[in-house]
Amino acid sequence: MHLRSQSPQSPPHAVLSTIPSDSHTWNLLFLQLLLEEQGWEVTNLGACVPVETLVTESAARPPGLIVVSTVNGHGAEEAPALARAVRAEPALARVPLVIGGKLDTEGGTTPEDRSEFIEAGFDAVLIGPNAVPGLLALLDSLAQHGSGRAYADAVH
Ligand code: B12
Repeated sequence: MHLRSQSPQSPPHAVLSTIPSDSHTWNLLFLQLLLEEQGWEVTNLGACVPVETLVTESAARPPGLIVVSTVNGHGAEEAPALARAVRAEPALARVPLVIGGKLDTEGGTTPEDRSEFIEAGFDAVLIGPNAVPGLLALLDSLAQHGSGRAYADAVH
C-alpha cells in the first residue's frame, strides 16, 4: 500500500494531472490547494499532460494517490485510455486513481456514465455537486485504510 509505505515523517504524496487535450489550469490549482490543505504533498503536472508523462512521472516515485481533473469535455474520450495505461504500469497497478470535473459536454453524472471509467481502472469518478465532498471522504478513507480499492468497494 503506497500511502503507508511512505516514511511516517513525510506527508503523503499525490500526483495531479489532466488529460492530453485539456489546457484548463484553475481546476488543477484548486485541487492542488485542496490536497495541500489536507496535508498532502502534490506534484501538479499542469495542463495538456501526455499519458506517457503521467505514467513515467508517477512510476518514478509511486504516489499514494493520482488525481485526474478535466473540464474541457473530452474526458469521456481520453480518460479510459489514460487509466488503462496507468494500470498497465506494474508500479502503479494498485495506486488509488480518481477522476473528476466535467467529463463530457452533457453533464453526465449517472452510474452508467461512470461505469466505463471504473472498468478502465479508475477507483472513483467524482462529478457533480458532491465531487469535492467525495474527494475529501476518499482522503479520509485513505488515511484510515490506505486503499483506493477499499474506497471504491464502499461507494459502488
Ligand atoms: C476559464 C475558462 C477557460 C480558459 C482557461 C484558462 C486557464 N488557464 O485555465 C480558456 C479561455 C483558455 C478556456 C479554453 C477552453 N475552454 Co474553457 N472555460 C473556462 C471557464 C469559463 C472557467 C473554468 C475555470 O477556471 N473554473 C474555475 C475552476 C476552479 O473550477 P472548475 O474548472 O469548474 O473545477 C471545479 C469543479 O469542476 C471541480 N473539479 C474539477 N476537476 C475535478 C477533479 C476532481 C477529482 C474533483 C473532486 C473535483 C474537480 O472542482 C473545481 C472547484 O469546484 C469554464 C466555464 C465555467 N464557468 O466553468 C469554461 C469551460 C470549462 N471551457 C470549455 C471549453 C469548451 C473550452 C475550449 C474547448 C473552448 C474552445 N473551443 O477553444 C477551450 C479548451 C481548450 C483545451 N484544449 O482544453 C467548456 C467545457 C465544456 C464542457 N465540459 O461541457 C466550459 C465548461 C465552458 C462552456 N460552458 O462551454 N477556457
